[in-house]
Amino acid sequence: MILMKSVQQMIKPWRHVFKLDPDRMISDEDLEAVCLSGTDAILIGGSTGVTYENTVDLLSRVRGFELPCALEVSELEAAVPGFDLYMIPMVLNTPDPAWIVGHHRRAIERYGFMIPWDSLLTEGYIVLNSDSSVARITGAETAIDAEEAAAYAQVADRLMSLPIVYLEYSGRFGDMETVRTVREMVEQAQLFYGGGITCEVEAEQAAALCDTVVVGNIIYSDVQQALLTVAAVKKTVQEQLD
Ligand code: 1GP
Repeated sequence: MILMKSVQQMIKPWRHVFKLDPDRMISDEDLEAVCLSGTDAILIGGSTGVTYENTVDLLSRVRGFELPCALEVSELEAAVPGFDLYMIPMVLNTPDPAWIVGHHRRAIERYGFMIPWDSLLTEGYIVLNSDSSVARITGAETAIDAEEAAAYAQVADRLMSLPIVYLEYSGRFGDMETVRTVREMVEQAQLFYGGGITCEVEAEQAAALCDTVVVGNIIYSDVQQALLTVAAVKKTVQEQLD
């Protein structure tokens, strides 16, 4: 009997992830460098302009390389088959239930029969940069303090048993004291950090506190800097093991 690895097991060793936006241009050369960088996975997702076509296009390009590729589903119409796993965000700090369960309910009503349940992982998203598209779109209440963020993390981790807590500072490097407070409260879930990492030092700081570090924007503005974050994260993880 062949035992399939669960998607939760698949993401356990992920320490560094590059997030690619289907709505942004990346050259073949840069994509190759990103995919061969030693990162643990490619996560495809974005807040705006994500379509079926640009998602298929990016997936097929990433498939030229041997690393896991996940889709973070934000657009129902862009839920392309063929990814290794699907990450489903639930934004916890929004007063709008559409972003917690509403879009999810509609997706299940429309596509429930074809949802690959075993390939799904739910992310308890805590959105903390008021200037980000994700905050604007979801109406997230970003003006929360570290204790409130940690309480949301516990909602995800302890009450909802979500496999992932995702601290999302998209576009801005986060407050590491808040990240630390959240870290101390998360016991079961894998803690993802994403937002504004532009150099090795920031990557190290995030890696010291979180299980998985997600690097996005800098790929498009300075790919060489982006590539350096891989070794920075791995080095930090190694130092913690020593
Ligand atoms: C965005 O968390 C990711 O969803 C990464 O953030 O793009 O700011 O690196 P940046």
